[in-house]
Amino acid sequence: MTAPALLPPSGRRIPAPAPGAASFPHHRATLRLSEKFILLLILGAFITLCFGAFFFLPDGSKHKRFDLGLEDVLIPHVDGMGRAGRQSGAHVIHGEGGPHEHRHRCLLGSQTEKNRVAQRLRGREAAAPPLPPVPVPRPGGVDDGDPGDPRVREKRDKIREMMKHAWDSYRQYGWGHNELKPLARKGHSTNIFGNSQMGATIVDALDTLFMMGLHDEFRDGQAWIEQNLDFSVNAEVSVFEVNIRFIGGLLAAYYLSGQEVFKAKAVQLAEKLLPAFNTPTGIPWAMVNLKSGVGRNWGWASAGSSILAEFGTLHMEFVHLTYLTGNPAYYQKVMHIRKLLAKMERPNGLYPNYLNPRTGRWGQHHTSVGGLGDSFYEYLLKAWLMSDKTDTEARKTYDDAVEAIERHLIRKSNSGLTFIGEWKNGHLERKMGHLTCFAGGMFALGADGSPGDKAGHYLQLGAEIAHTCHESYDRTVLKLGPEAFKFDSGLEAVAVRQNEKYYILRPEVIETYWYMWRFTHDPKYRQWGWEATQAIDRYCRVSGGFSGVKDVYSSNPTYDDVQQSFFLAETLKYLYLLFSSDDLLPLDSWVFNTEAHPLPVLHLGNATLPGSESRR
Ligand code: DMJ
Repeated sequence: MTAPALLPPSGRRIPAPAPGAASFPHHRATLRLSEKFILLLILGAFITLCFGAFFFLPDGSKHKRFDLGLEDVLIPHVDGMGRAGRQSGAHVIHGEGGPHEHRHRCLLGSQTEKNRVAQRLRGREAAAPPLPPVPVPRPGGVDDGDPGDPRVREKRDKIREMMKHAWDSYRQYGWGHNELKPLARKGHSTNIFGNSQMGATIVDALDTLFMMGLHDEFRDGQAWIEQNLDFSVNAEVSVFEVNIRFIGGLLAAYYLSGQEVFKAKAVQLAEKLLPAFNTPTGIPWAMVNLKSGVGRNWGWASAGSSILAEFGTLHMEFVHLTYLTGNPAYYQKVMHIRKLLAKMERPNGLYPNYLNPRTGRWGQHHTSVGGLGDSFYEYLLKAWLMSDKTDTEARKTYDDAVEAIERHLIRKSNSGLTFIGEWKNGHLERKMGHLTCFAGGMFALGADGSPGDKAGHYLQLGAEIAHTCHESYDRTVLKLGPEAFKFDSGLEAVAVRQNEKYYILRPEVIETYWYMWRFTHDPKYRQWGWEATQAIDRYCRVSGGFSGVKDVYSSNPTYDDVQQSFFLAETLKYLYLLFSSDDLLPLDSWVFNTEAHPLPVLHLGNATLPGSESRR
């Protein structure tokens, strides 16, 4: 009869013995006496061998541990305070007790080793060593920038009231979420923040609140950050956006208020961004998972490329991180990007918007001073300004880029409006984005120090861009600018396509008004800024905050129902500065990052940043 197959818990079948094979008991019954003796001898020899082996052979587990170097590296001692230290391997392995207990300990050690490492890492995060003290520059500004003139003060007070409405609404309906839906009255987020809830509006708004003297609101935001802002989240975020909004926002809040928590949080977050630089070229991925450190690029970007305006807009914040922590890594990462770009050939001297981080080659040859390119140029100029004008390499790179931009992208329309087009597939597209309007301010800011004594030329260019962008506002029904506008087929400074007619509370035009005001004090910039303030208050304000509008050419626009965090960080801040006196955040002491977060000029004297070869 065939024996039934055995069925182990795994469910895999084990074959039964072959039919006719003798079973062991039957075989033993047939043994003779001499055979029994031989068997006994073999058994005796076997027992002796085992006994000897137990005492004289080396301990296998012990050897394995030494081979892996575990004593020194992977057995941390974590004390009651969560601080990590090292125990001597000898102490762990050769403690009291015999071989049995020793083996037991080794087993326990390997089972809990992962936990100990995890605990050590947690301990590091919770009780990070204090950062080196650095001098905090004084914010500057007397009388909080009071403009003196009561009519101007009244306008400034109105802008402060708008900030309070935006903040209070977010506080009430969206607290802790990244942004606010002011009509639905609930939190909002976009893919740039992954699926995180990191209070982007709180971090982005802090320095505006501080400047405006909204101190209770500032303290409220600070308390939320102290208690809730945690970057150990499984969220895939935009490296660029997190850098300019969070790291920039936290650093500015630190410099303005002197509160250590902001610096500590900025550094914690920056460490989470560093894995994004682990690419074959050192050009960072566009996105990184804050928990796993895995990075990747946007699916829509040409040929798997990283974006110029994203990997090129890290310099200011990363230099400050090295300055504040003494850790050269941040500085080295951004200088590596600069060096790599310097070696690359540029079509017509222009920088394409796409660069593949695996191959180090340009993607599609599309150049823009608006979306995808904009703040790369801005950060070249600001790197120079922030270095107390010692980073002449950055200034030269900026000057060369601007020269190519002027030659290939800047034109005058039929009616004489100066505009900045985009280079696409070998020809100039005569279209300008709202984002591009920031360049008016940039040209004015870069006027002093431009080569060949062209300061007047660049201030004039800034004024012309400001004028064009004002026209793009003035030619709409709402007196708010569209997302993009054309200079083609008889059309000048107006949007053509329906999906370019929206205004989402962007700051760039007002940003340029403010820079132009600071450099010229021409009253028209305050007048234009006031027009924009009134239009925003009339058409974007709802009872639950401020919303973007979908069509600036419609007298009855629909809302997009998003209160962008940059509205509080930038738009309202630039408006407030426009109606303040110049000694509030003077431009010879402060440089604004691309999200309008002010960072102080670093007067390093003869010192150099850690990780830098002296550029002097
Ligand atoms: C802001 O987040 C920054 O200014 C960025 O550089 C591009 N534009 C948005 C707001 O429009």
